[in-house]
Amino acid sequence: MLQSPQLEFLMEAHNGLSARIVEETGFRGIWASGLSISASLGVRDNNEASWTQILETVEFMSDATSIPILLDGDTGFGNFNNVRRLVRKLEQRGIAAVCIEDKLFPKSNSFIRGERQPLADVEEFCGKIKAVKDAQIDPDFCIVARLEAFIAGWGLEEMLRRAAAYHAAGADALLVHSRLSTPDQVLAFSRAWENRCPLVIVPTMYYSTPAEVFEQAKISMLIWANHNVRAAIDAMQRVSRTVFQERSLRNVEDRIVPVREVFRLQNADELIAAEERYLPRADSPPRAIILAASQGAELGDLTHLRPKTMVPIHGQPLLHRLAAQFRAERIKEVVVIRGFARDQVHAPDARFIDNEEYEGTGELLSLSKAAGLLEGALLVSFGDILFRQYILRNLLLDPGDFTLVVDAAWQQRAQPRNFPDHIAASRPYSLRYGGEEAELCDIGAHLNPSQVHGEWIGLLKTSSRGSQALRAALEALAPRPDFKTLRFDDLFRHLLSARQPIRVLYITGHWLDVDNLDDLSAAHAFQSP
Ligand code: SPV
Ligand code: MG
Repeated sequence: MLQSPQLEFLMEAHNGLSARIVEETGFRGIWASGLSISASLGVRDNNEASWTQILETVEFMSDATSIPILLDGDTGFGNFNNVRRLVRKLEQRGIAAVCIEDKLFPKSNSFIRGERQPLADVEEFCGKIKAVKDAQIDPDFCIVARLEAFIAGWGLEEMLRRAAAYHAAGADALLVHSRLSTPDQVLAFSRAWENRCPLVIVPTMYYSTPAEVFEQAKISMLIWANHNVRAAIDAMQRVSRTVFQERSLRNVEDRIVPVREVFRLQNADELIAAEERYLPRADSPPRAIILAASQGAELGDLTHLRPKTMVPIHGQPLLHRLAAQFRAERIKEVVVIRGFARDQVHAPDARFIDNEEYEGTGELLSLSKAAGLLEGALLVSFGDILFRQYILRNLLLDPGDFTLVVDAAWQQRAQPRNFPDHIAASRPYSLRYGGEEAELCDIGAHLNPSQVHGEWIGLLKTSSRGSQALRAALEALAPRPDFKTLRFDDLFRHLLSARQPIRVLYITGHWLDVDNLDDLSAAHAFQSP
């Protein structure tokens, strides 16, 4: 850009956001202004921000853009040694060029009492320029030597003397600065300089001069030096003032960019796409469905007025314990299907679905009452079971679309009796088969004991896809005249016949269900008070 035949423009930016805006506006290059960066950091343009803080800022700017950045390097943050270290670091961060001015560290902004500002010794400044050229590794890295003699009150002669020296020392371009409100000084310099190397100007004070004037004067590059930070200050002052005075956003919201514009500038979409590519696909957390419609008549007086899911174990109803176990795994939505004595069924933050036909009917009818909720990942649980938390945790980690928790130690249960829940799998539970998967082959009371590999405990998990299969199976079974009495084993057999794989997650004990008074005392022993 410094060497191109036409007049080039750099626009000021002071952080990643403004740099991105400058690039997408169409500018071909960025001026990383010392004034603007320090102002945006809330400090003065007197080297109050350290050179590494500046470096960090331009690194964000470089990351946010792909066009060249010319850093306002002030006086180089020290002597030749500091400058050459700066250049190394700038190259590592993809900064195209640095501008160094011939003043003393710590510098002041040229528009604050410029006439009092001492200039650098010419020899010393030339040493800095040479050090940059020797230190750079990228042959395209450029140094712009900035002449402050006009600012400090010197005339054209001093400017030319210094310009010749800096040019001879290796400067790729000269920045001619002036604080006059007319372009006279820079035009006079450019005439006298006769194009010996590219010239850069900063028309902050002589802003009314049309760009064509500089084009005709063969200026190479023009810097709009601080206008984004000034625009931002104006916008922030107006918005803050309005919100403060009106204690409301109503008159502000429509005058500022929507939040989605912030996301766009941050390239939020790219991250969403990358997450699709790189993150394991996560179903949203499952919804838990607890089947709690049955009375549990075997418990006698205990379930005379309430269903067994509300029978307390050490004072806590079974249902509450289940719901708490689900919540402990960050499951937000717990749905309870209730039937018998439904007014007695409650649980904090749960959602309830009523099954009026609970009497003499089977589990599938109850489940079908929640048909509209059988989507996304699901956990389905009987309302009368107790299990150790690790079982739920392992089930949630299981990658299958449809997984049943199966007790391989079923024969050690006090009185094995849930024949419809007896299963046969592709392999029995074995310590030796740690990592291998077992699949359901059959389930039901028809299995002969020698075929049985375990007992389904009344807890299952489905992925979104598994839930789809579950819904489809319910719909397929619903027309059957005996649908009202069907149980889960009927559903699973139907799924198997429809070639839906069902995984078996083996456990060995650590659970129980509550059907009778013996179970109830076992439950009290199982669960600490
Ligand atoms: C800057 O933008 O920080 C500059 C240009 O150095 S000026 O403020 O005009 O000196
Ligand atoms: Mg500056």
